Amino acid sequence: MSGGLYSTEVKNYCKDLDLTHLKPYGDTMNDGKVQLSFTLPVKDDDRSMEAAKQLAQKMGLSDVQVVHHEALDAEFTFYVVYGSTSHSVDITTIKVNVIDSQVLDMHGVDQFVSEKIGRKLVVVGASTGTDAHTVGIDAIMNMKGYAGHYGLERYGQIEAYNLGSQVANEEFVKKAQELKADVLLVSQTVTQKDVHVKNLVELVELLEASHLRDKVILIAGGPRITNDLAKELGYDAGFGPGKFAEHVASFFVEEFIRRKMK
Ligand code: B12
Repeated sequence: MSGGLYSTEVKNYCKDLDLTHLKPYGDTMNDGKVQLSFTLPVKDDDRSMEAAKQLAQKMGLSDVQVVHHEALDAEFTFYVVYGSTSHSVDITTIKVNVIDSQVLDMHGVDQFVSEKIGRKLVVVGASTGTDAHTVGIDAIMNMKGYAGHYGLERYGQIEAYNLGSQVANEEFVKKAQELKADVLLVSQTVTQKDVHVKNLVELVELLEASHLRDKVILIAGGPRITNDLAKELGYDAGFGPGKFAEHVASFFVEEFIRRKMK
């Protein structure tokens, strides 16, 4: 075991755990048990159940059991299968691009801004393009916040503008200019046919064309957004599930100072 991933108690408990050959845990260490669900476009009968089982075997699972099958309609059936994978990964060699900022709480962020920046930061956010999902951006920005984490509108040192959903990139850039935004927050939930990638890239291009890209801290977020993906697309950071206003604010206040020092 390495890298301080587990406490001593867990290390003692998991004597058979080999982090260089990490496998899913079901009932016993290293049994490789996984549960998988999918839909087949066929009716719910014995033949299609066998098809679901064989498909799971072809995916590399052994000891496959179809533990649930349910007709969605006459020609579509939903399956849950349980089985063991023989594959493993070496977690000790995995490197991830994590956001390297100390997470401050709301008061910590406000204190940081008043002491080190000396004026309120203007943050403009939206769910852009055709994306109609608002819950994610609201979670980060709304006064009442989400899951016990206050949103940016409650922060004393942040002037937060939530433009809502289905905001065209052109409109978003225009508003950013008008409001003299320091930080832009973009939410993307729908990822079908990589629509989020196209939309996120288009925004970067528009900001560059308007000579605004270097003047704003540009942040993307959503259920399938990672920091790696966001950076690859020309953003300063990306946040996904389990991240709240304080994570985002801690990042952008530090980034604001980092840029000033350059
Ligand atoms: C509610 C919902 C809707 C509602 C939205 C209502 C609203 N006002 O938002 C309605 C019914 C309108 C809807 C419509 C559609 N939906 Co919908 N919807 C959902 C659902 C059930 C929940 C999403 C949600 O609110 N999550 C809760 C929030 C808090 O989580 P979150 O977005 O991940 O946000 C967190 C982080 O990601 C992050 N974050 C998010 N944004 C940002 C932004 C920034 C800057 C930062 C820093 C962080 C951040 O912070 C948040 C807190 O931690 C999901 C399924 C699911 N269970 O997830 C499907 C789902 C997202 N929808 C889906 C689809 C396909 C659609 C439709 C296309 C369906 C259709 N065919 O019409 C339409 C889209 C129409 C459009 N033009 O966009 C798919 C998306 C699949 C995909 N990969 O693209 C999902 C996954 C359902 C599914 N399994 O198929 N939907």
